[in-house]
Amino acid sequence: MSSALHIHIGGAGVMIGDMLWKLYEAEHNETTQKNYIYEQVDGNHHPHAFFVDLDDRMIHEIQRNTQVQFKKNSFLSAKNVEDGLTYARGRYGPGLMIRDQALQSIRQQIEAMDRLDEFVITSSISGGTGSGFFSLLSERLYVDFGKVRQNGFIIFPSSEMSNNAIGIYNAVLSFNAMNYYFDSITMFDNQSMYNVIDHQLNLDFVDYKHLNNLVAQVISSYTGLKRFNSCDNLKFFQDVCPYPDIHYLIPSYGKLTLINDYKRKELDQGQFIKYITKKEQRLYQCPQNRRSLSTNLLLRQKELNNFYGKFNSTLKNLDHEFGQSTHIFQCTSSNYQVLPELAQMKQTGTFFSNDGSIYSRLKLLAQQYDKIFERRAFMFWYVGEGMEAKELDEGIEQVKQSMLNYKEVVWNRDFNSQDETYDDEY
Ligand SMILES: Nc1nc2c(ncn2[C@@H]2O[C@H](COP(=O)(O)OP(=O)(O)OP(=O)(O)O)[C@@H](O)[C@H]2O)c(=O)[nH]1
Ligand SMILES: [Mg+2]
Repeated sequence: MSSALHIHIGGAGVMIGDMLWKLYEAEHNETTQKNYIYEQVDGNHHPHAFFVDLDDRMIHEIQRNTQVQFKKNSFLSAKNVEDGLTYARGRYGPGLMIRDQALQSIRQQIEAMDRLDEFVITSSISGGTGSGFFSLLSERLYVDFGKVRQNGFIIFPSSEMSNNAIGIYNAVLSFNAMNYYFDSITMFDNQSMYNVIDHQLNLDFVDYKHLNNLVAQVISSYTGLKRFNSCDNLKFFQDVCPYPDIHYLIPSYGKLTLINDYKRKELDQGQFIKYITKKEQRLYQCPQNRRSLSTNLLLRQKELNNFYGKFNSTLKNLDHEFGQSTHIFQCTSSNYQVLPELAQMKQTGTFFSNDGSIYSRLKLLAQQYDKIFERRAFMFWYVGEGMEAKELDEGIEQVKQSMLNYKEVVWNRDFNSQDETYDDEY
């Protein structure tokens, strides 16, 4: 039976993992394919999960959560490290010291599975651990378990982060790993997620747990295809990433509603599709308008909805709007919530768009990087940690390569389009 191993890296990756496993726990009774994410022993279920962080505060917090029966070898942190801070420390400093231990724990977990199909990885690449250790580990996973797909659900730096030089360097340095070792990267940024929550809910206070809940819901709907429907979710990312090296996806998720919202109402099909595909709903916003190359609509409700995908009009409308064929997937299960202030909707959906507009966002990142690099700002924090300066050159080359890949595909497709032009600066 096929399985997935979840790997949660760095402070944000670990806290997203915490939210996700609480959600999986709430969903457990309804899950039909439990072995996909759990090892069953004597009637107990233990997650196929691995949490790793260079500092141990977040890990300790999760270990206190007795709701979920994690295995002992599910946690690893380095000793006496306050913060990784840079990619270089995450990869060459304290990160390197725990690499083999991490691989050993992962291997032990894999040995307990009949078969492993994918790694589901969460991380925030502006952090030192989330970039450096993330890159180190994904490279080793690729070398040691080459056939196992790596699907990343990754927090990118928010576009407002122009002053955070370290975060920009860390993110840029992570592109090598993301381009080479991953089969898909679903992109989020905290500012866009914050805006989506603010737009949908009238909350006095939005914090990381609300953002992490959004990421957890997206991942749960995706793995739900297998857990609830035994659907071959290998197809899911293959369908939406039809070209090699073009595997960056922008998700939208909805609908979020507060439990005490007296106006709460479920949307009909047409309203729902309109809602979920609106630009403002994107959890990773780009300056440029949407340029979808390929899209997946993932619906989640208790009963199979025969409307979706069966009548050409649904698909035609989506195709018309998004340019290329849209694939519709249905996860048939209830919609659970971990956060008590959120209502359980009958229907939710995630819209994944493999989207040329990320060109414009990557360009911003490259410009921010160039500005910092020009002054050689903070270089000593990297090179002093055993990293060679050429790794930064390789990182920015990879960002520019991704921009080029998208530009080429979109340009070929929209050859006649006059509305926006790409400039050739990179
Ligand atoms: N969505 C979300 N973002 C977070 C969370 N915690 C931190 N972040 C963001 O992610 C970025 C990286 O922080 P961490 O994930 O804590 O960093 P790390 O990977 O542990 O790396 P170092 O601590 O630098 O070694 C920060 O700039 C925050 O903006 C979280 O729980 N959820
Ligand atoms: Mg940390």
